[in-house]
Parts: sequence; structure tokens; C-alpha cells
Amino acid sequence: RDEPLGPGAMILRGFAPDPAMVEEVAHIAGISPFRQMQTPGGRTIGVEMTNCGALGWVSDRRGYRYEPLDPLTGRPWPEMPQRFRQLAQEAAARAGFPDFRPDACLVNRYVPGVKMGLHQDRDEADLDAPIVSVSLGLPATFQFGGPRRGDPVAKHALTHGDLVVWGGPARLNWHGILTLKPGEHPLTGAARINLTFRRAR
Ligand code: MD5
Ligand code: FE
Repeated sequence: RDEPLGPGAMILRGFAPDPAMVEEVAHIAGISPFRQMQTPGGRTIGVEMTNCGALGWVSDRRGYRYEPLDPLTGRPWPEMPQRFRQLAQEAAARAGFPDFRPDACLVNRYVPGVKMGLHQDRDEADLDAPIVSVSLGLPATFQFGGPRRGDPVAKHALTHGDLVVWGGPARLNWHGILTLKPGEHPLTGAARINLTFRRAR
């Protein structure tokens, strides 16, 4: 089930299919609701986002950054569930990154028609730490490029329970998610949820 994507990147297919994952997300969203954020340029991000853990990724007119408080509630982000932390650590170790201690988990919610354009994840202080991503609910097509913006991109399907680890030479690769197609999933309804575990500082 381990499927190398390239140097530093590996898909662990069906690694996290437990319905409890989706229940944890509902609990998190009950404390810090999903919301659409603004870009520094004043556009609205289509993907709805929330976070759990000590730090959460936020975007607004002032820029992209990690914050200890949810700007919507003024309170700390919900705690990172123990099973999330453990899963991310286990997957990272399996992909060759022992001792991964995520302090941030960005939770993305895609509904049909929503996409995430090609970008790099470089707001984290420690780029030696990998990013672990978990896909739940509806399937999506993931675009995986190289370290330069114009590098060719490969496409990979990510379905419920798939986990991906990105680190080392793949850590700054360009990537995105194509427009989500309509559908219904028994656990998430008409949505795809993606968790990304990060070491932000
Ligand atoms: C998603 N999320 O499915 C994706 C999965 C994000 C984001 O891109 O920033 O929230 S994470 C994919 C990822 C992370 C770090 C590096 C690479 C891919 N990569 O090198 O391709 O919502
Ligand atoms: Fe990303």
C-alpha cells in the first residue's frame, strides 16, 4: 500500500479510513467553525478552513501566518486529538521522518466546484519537518509538481483514508487540488475534508 510519489513523498493508501476521524473533525468544527478566509490581495479563498493544535494557519489582508488564537472566536484553537497526533507521527516515521511532532493541523473543507490552485507551503519555520496530509470523504485529484513554479505536474487520485507524507526534497514542491466533482460520501456528505499536520515553529 505504500506508493512512492517521488523523492521525499509517499502515499499511504487507506491508512486512515476510521469514521472516528470524521467525528473528530465535527467536534473541532463545533468549537472553531469552518470559515472562508481572505487573501492578502482581498480575494475569498473557496476552501473552508479551521484548525486544531497549538497553532493554526490563517490568512487575511495582513498576510498568511500561524496564530495561537482563532481570530473568529478569540480563543485557542481546539486541541489536536491524540489519535490525530499519533497517526501523523506513525505515518511520518513510516515514510522516513521519525520524531515528527506536529504543532498545527489545518483542516480544509472542499465542496463540489471548489479547488485549491497550485502553491507552495512555506509559512512554516521548520522546513526540515514533513507535512502529513489525510484525505476524508469525496475523492479529489491532486496535482504534484516540482520545486519550481513551471515544473510539470503529475495527477494522482486521493480517496477516503489516503494519507500522504511530504518531506525532504519534496517539501517545497508546488501542488494543488483540481475542482471537486459532485458526489456524496457516506461519512462526509457532499464534501472532501483534508487534514494537514505541520510543524509550524
Ligand atoms: C489538500 N492541502 O488536499 C492539500 C493537501 C494545503 C494543501 O495543499 O496547503 O492545505 S496537502 C499537500 C502538500 C503539502 C505539502 C507539500 C506538498 C503537498 N507537496 O510537496 O506536493 O487540501
Ligand atoms: Fe499546500
